[in-house]
Amino acid sequence: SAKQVRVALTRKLPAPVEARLSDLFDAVLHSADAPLSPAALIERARDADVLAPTLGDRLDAAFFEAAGERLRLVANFGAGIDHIDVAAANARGITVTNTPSVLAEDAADMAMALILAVPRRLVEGVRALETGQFHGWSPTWMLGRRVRGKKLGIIGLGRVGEAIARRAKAFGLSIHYHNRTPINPHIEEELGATYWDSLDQMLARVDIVSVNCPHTPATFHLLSRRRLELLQPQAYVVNVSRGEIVDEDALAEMIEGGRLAGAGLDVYERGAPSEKLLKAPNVVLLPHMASATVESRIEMGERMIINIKMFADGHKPPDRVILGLDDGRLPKA
Ligand code: 8YV
Repeated sequence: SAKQVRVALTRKLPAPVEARLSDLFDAVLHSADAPLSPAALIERARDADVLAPTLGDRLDAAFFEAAGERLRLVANFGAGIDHIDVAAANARGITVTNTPSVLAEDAADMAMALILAVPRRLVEGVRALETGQFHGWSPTWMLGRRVRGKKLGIIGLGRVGEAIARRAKAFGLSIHYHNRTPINPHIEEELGATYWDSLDQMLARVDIVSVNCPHTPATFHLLSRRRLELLQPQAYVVNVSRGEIVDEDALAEMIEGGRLAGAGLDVYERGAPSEKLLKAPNVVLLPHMASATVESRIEMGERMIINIKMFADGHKPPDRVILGLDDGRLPKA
């Protein structure tokens, strides 16, 4: 029965999620809120049927080799699976699942917040007030750039990208996107979205770029220095996906040098923002919190539990990561 299925957690999850896991399975909870060392991670996985990792747990080929025979399912708590070598897992007959969709609307809200906050200098204004630099209104005080009427270029119009497009449309932005293949024509029409087969050509024409593709070997530094240089100097970059997709040093240098107008970022190439980026003007930097709502975290847990339950009952879990299919929306490298 499902109660005999051992599910090992690697991080502390919301209490209702842990309670439900303990009800249904032989759950091994984890009280610490810091990632496990690679050795401790292997230890955890060795006597479990299911491992429920998160971002920060590096499950590479060496991990799967060391994890032993018992492990059958890796049920990731989160949508992005760039920390998991899915091919190495599958080669050992281990299924990998994730938690898509449930966090897309919250992530899109945060991307939209950045799309508004950076051109309108929202954080800069708050800071000016707090540090005593506001000495009364003036006609030329804190002028930003209008958002309405600008062109938004979405790299990777998947679940999050589409949710951003819907919001951006309501704010009067026109929607442009680059995917490997165009999306459903009905949705394209509804969004009034323009498809760009060539990422380079799209970049040269948009005012704000939103990065929304997964991080894979093919998308590492997709926004390379060369591509960032295709953007107009008044353009902004927003990223709530993965930091590795953007050449962060090039981005920081170009903003510093006035070659780009600014950036709103939630994710970083090396986990946390570089000194260069922290010092750059016109940037709003968030600590990876785009999906951080009580509701999303609980729904991510529920979705993870559905996958584990289906698997434990001998069915195919709904959110299996299928290589070559789940990267189907990836832009060309
Ligand atoms: C989480 C995320 O912070 O789902 C993702 O890919 O980046 C975020 O929702 C994290 O993944 C939780 O593991």
